Amino acid sequence: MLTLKPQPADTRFPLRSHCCYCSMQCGIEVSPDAAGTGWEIKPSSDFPVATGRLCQKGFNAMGHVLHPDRLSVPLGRERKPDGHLPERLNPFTWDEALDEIASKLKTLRKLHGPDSVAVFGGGSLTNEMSYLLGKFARVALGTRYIDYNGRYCMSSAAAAQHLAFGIDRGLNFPLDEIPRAKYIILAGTNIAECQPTMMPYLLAAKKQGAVIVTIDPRNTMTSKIADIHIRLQPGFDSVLVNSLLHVILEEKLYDAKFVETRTNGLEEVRGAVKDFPPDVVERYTGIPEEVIRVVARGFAKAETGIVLTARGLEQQINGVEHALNYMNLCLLTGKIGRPGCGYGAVTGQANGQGGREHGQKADQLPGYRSIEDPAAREYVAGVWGVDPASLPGKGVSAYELFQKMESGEIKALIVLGSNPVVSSPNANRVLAAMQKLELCVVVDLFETETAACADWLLPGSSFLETEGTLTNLEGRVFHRPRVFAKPPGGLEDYEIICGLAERLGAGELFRYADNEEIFRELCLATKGGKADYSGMTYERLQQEKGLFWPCPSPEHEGTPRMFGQSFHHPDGRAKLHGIRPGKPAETTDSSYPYLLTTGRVGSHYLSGTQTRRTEGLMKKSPVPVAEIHPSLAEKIKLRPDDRIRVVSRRGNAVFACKITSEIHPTTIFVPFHWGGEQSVNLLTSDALHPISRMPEFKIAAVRVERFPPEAATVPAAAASAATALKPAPAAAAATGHAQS
Ligand SMILES: Nc1nc2c(c(=O)[nH]1)N[C@H]1C(S)=C(S)[C@@H](COP(=O)(O)OP(=O)(O)OC[C@H]3O[C@@H](n4cnc5c(=O)[nH]c(N)nc54)[C@H](O)[C@@H]3O)O[C@H]1N2
Ligand SMILES: Nc1nc2c(c(=O)[nH]1)N[C@H]1C(S)=C(S)[C@@H](COP(=O)(O)OP(=O)(O)OC[C@H]3O[C@@H](n4cnc5c(=O)[nH]c(N)nc54)[C@H](O)[C@@H]3O)O[C@H]1N2
Ligand code: SF4
Ligand SMILES: [Mo]
Repeated sequence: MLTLKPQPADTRFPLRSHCCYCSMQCGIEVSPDAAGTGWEIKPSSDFPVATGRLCQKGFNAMGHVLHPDRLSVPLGRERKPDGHLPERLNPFTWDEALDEIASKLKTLRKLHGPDSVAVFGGGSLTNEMSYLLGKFARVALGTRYIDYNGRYCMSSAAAAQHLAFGIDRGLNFPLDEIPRAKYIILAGTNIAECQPTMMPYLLAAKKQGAVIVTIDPRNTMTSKIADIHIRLQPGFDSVLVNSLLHVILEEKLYDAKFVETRTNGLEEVRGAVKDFPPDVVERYTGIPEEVIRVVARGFAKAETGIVLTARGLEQQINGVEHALNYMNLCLLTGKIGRPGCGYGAVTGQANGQGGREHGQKADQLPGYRSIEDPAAREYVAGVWGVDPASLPGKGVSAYELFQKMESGEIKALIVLGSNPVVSSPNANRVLAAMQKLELCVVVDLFETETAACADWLLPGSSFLETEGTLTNLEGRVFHRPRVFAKPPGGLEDYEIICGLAERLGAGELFRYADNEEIFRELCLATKGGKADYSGMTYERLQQEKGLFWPCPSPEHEGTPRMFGQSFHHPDGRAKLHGIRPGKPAETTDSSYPYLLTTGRVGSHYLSGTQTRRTEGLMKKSPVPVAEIHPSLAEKIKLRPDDRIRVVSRRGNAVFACKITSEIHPTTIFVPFHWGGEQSVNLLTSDALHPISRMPEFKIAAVRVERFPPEAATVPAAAASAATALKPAPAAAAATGHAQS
């Protein structure tokens, strides 16, 4: 049974660790609470990044760890001959479960080949686990099919950074450079709700005179600190940025020396932006010409400047191009590689950075190496002690794995660290695809929506019950110590995977005494790669409070700021890209006249598995609330307490709603942290970016109906109150002038 009275790993309180949620990875201190019956979390000032603060999720991070629903023993059920799973799961011993799973995997491999098995990982996992999953897939299973939830997250920014800079590290400067920036552009990033402890850095910059511009279809909590808020319709970032670049080129505000000596591609950009003068763009977007000119001049002329982007513009089928265009802005104005300057794609998950470097991505080997590069294959195969020819080639992206389950090519799936039935686009299709599997193994802390498809549900270790390293949004690798001993009879995630490898006949390549031994092998495997960790050890990470990669030798101090001297393309230059803005996969029409965009709220995390089980957070945000503009409320004659039904080409769902003039009039926003009927991913589009394979979570054409539809059920008083639903006074007043 699960022990709800976990044993501390040490009795010298407080015990230090890190919050399990976002990429800030704030330091926490865990101690027995005052009553002596439970545990409490306090911020730790020992870790430099969070400046001694935590957000609401961090303070509540113990909630799910001690939750009575935590899985404690392996659970399994026997599929009926017609493929259906009975409802009831039964307890098994670890040996029984792992033996059965391995035997079924062997049978499927024999019948259908190694590529009939797939692995799905996650960006919350440690570097050690990300590395181990990649090795397990390629060596123990021999399958090309592994990918992870970071495909839904950082893949567009990663592809763009590779194209522009030749390397991908979320922020290419440390957070403590933000206060030195005199101009900060925040595009499609809601830091106040998503990385709340980063706000003090932005406020410090503002205090020292920085201008802050936010670009978002909504006036968010982040845009409340902005001097200028540009409220644009989803999908229009490249149009807007082309216009900014147009002004910068036309008025010769670019850094000619930097462009000439450090970049290629100026003429390509010149050609692409020539048709985007601000007056024309004002007609496309409603963003006033003067605002475009003010921002372009302001950023270009500022002594220092930073651009941060996040999923708002990246989770689109044009997401790579949008991100490239924001990179153009930094490159053309020479605002990169020096103090107070740089570009950053704000990483999302706890280990969203390290999770994309060590091999759980379809085309990747550790150290951010390509699985198609013969030299990389040879080197990594040498570290693993296998024949390079035995390593499979590249597989397919996260969503495409489900398409292969749908077609029957993939017959078995192992999910560790993700809840894709809630977090994938077009969720009904994903669920149906998973129901076709012959074997589904889910390793999680809870019985998730995805676990409903599982033959085997194995209890995973929480962040406090294991140790390992993670890489935060700055590229800082740090050690997260263990707080609790693992529950008696429990296995850590790595032991589950190694136990399976053993039974699949690859045991001698997967025998590790502990996580540290995995880390040592990981460091060796990254040597010479782009994300080189080979100078790191647990001891150094602990003593030096983290190290920024690349860190290629024990004497190397790590690399807080990148690109001071050169970029990572062979000629050392960055590449400017001329962007011709493309349309989203779906545009509005008379049947689907509005744009649905999706994202986050401050009190929940991703698919909600953990935060929906946390009382302190559920109190704040019990259900998903759609944000709609007053003009839409009026149009559908919404009455007080009505909900709305949002209908897309793939599905429909009913949501409570908030009427706010702070959202773009054509746009509806719904958070995605809920499953079942409350899941907005029943509606989202599964169109993928051609290169990054990122789904278009941020744009779907929808129509909106009031719910319940019948007018007759409305009391007269309520009906008359509805007519009072007039737009609030212009939201522009809150943050400045640019409201489209
Ligand atoms: N509270 C909380 N914090 C989190 C998470 C969480 O689930 N909850 N998740 C973590 C993870 S994994 C991630 S990836 C990050 C995500 O962090 P963010 O990317 O900041 O979060 P989102 O809410 O997805 O999207 C950001 C904003 O993009 C806007 N947007 C939508 N469409 C467009 C567009 O076309 N252009 C522009 N410019 N903006 C647009 C939305 O209105 C939204 O305010 O947060 C991390 N932190
Ligand atoms: N509509 C819409 N959908 C989106 C997005 C969006 O903006 N809009 N954003 C996308 C983004 S950016 C992301 S990152 C994805 C994320 O979506 P998911 O991958 O579903 O993310 P989580 O909810 O964190 O799922 C992690 C699961 O692993 C479990 N878990 C956590 N830690 C551990 C561990 O250490 N070991 C084990 N074994 N299990 C663990 C948790 O209980 C949870 O069930 O969602 C994407 N989906
Ligand atoms: S800012 Fe992120 S890491 Fe810090 S406490 Fe909040 S969720 Fe946790
Ligand atoms: Mo993410």
